[in-house]
Amino acid sequence: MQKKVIAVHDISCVGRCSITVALPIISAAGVECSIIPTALLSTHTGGFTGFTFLPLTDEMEKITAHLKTLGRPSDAVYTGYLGSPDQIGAAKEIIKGLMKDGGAAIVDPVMGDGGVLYSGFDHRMVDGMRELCAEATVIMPNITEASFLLGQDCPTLEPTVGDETENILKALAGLGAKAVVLTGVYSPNGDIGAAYYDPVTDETGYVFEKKHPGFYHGTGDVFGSAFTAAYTLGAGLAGATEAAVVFTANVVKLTSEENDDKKYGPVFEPALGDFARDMAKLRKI
Ligand code: PXL
Repeated sequence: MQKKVIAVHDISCVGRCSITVALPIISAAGVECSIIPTALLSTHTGGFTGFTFLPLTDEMEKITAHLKTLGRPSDAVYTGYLGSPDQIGAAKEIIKGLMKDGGAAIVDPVMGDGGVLYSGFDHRMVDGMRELCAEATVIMPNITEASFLLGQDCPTLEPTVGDETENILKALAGLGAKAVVLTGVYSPNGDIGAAYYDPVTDETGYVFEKKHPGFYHGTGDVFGSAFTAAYTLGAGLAGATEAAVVFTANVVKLTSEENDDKKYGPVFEPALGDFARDMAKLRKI
């Protein structure tokens, strides 16, 4: 039976992130992707001015109530950018009411980057995300989000291999999730990737790929979508982290080579073919 994911993110009409990234990437993996939009924006909030913003809190609740009547639970719920802290309850209800028993609640606590919270977010969103992380199977913050979740000053914007990163992973696991992935981790020789921690086995691992220049909004959503697809297909924590790091590195390379304004988001489309072939191997077809 084909695997099913519900992606709970905003719709930013322009600037490839959130649902406009999750849908094509998860679909390319051969996984059915339904959506529950959290907000409607003309663009994302990083680098554009004058964007429109409509939170969809009431709609999320109504959509969830209707989808429950379909009796078609999903294998995973993948949450990302929420329109307001009032949506934490709605996100929890989606996990509780629309996911199979034993399904994967994959929570990307999208709140900030570069040491600061995104436009419009404050401590209420941090407190809410901390609550949502407690319900998760896997959480995947970057170092900025990890620091806010743990209520500590960001120790560095470039975490690397070693005790400091491993202590952060363990502290994050203390929030209640079954597994943790920290994105944006550097190897000693300057490669970039992610670190993961499984509190059940006490296993920590790192996956790195060559770093390409630049910083691009939406890259976290590329990583999260690829991770969600691979994890739902049974790749496991290490395998899904590997798949997500490889795909994200390909996307960042393409984005760095593209002569376009970077705020229009990651150039992921040309990398979908290779990703689809890798995911087909996981589906064993
Ligand atoms: O990619 C994260 C993200 C998602 N959605 C919106 C955003 C951002 C980051 O800035 O603004 C609306």
